[in-house]
Amino acid sequence: MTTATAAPAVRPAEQHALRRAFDLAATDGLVLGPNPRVGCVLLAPDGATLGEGFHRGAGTPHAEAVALENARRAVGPDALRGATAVVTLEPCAHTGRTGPCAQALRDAGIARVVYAQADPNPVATGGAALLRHAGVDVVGDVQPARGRALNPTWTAAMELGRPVVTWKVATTLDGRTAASDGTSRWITSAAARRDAHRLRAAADTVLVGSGTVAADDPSLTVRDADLGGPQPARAVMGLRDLPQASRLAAPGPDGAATVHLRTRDPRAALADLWDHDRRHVLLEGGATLAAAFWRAGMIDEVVAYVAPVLLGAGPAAVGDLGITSITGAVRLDVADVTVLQPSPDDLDLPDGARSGAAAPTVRLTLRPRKES
Ligand code: AOF
Ligand code: ZN
Repeated sequence: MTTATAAPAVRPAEQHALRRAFDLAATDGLVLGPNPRVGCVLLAPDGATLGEGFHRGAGTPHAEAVALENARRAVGPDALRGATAVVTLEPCAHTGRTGPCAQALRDAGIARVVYAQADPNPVATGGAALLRHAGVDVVGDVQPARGRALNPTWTAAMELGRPVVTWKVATTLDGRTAASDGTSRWITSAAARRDAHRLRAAADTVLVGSGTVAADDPSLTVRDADLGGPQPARAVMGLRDLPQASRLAAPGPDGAATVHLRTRDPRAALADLWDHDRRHVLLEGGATLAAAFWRAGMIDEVVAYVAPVLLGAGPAAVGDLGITSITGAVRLDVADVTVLQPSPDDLDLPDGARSGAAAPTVRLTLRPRKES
């Protein structure tokens, strides 16, 4: 990784090309899998664009390779000698699903490389060093914050060396997820549940404990057709077998089997998911699993839906955290508070219990406070 002190000046044409590279990287509708969004623009010494490219997802060519190919087709290979590559991410140095981009840029005769964000992936990093060693003029880390904002979850996962974990919880005002008889339907509104489906669609894995499978028989699928994209993997953690009749024992809408992580250790579960290219886990319950993740320090974000409902008894959102005194409390920073208004299907009232849920739900987005 390069830590550029007083980064050499980025030329105006390169600034412009970098903006274009970020736009290309953010192309809609990409199915990226475990990979980041990346854009690349190749410039002639006079600042003219020779070619551009962006990455479409795991298994497809990297942005730099696409840009080189497009430029070769448009202007011929000789025009690339002495050209500048402007990339949103440090070119990779590894042979993974495709060959190393740093080498490909060098072999093409690229004389200068400008990139926004150093590659936080320990497997792929080293491209800047390789290029410098080969005599290429490298200007790195020129917009690290923008690079991170383009791929926030991917960047965080690469830095952590494990999937990012978002804990989603829907509770009453008194922090309960069900009544004492186990019933839990319509605590929050349909609008809140739809919002939670958006969270599922944004994650690549939805994880629950085997206790939740036994109690709730969840399906863990994204049911809102408007959300599109691939279904997240459905994963269950725990030592118990999945009940044969449970929804998760059947193949998902995409035909995929549920992943059973036979461990109670969050670290081991996340390592297993990581090895299967999973980068963002949505933890959906229950209280025991949530407590295990909190105790392991492995929750990165919380999305809590709080309904204006009291139960006074019933299971809590999270199990025992081993905290006996207020000084030990887990403190969270509030990143966002949004009131989700009831939707028309909340107001369409098939029964009395449901009518009680036709109320606003407060959605809190929270991050654990980092130890200082
Ligand atoms: C991309 N697209 O345009 C660039 C990437 O599994 P691989 O071989 O596709 O390598 C993925 C890694 O390569 C990725 O995590 C990142 O570190 C690096 N650069 N990746 O997916 C690209 N330039
Ligand atoms: Zn690459």
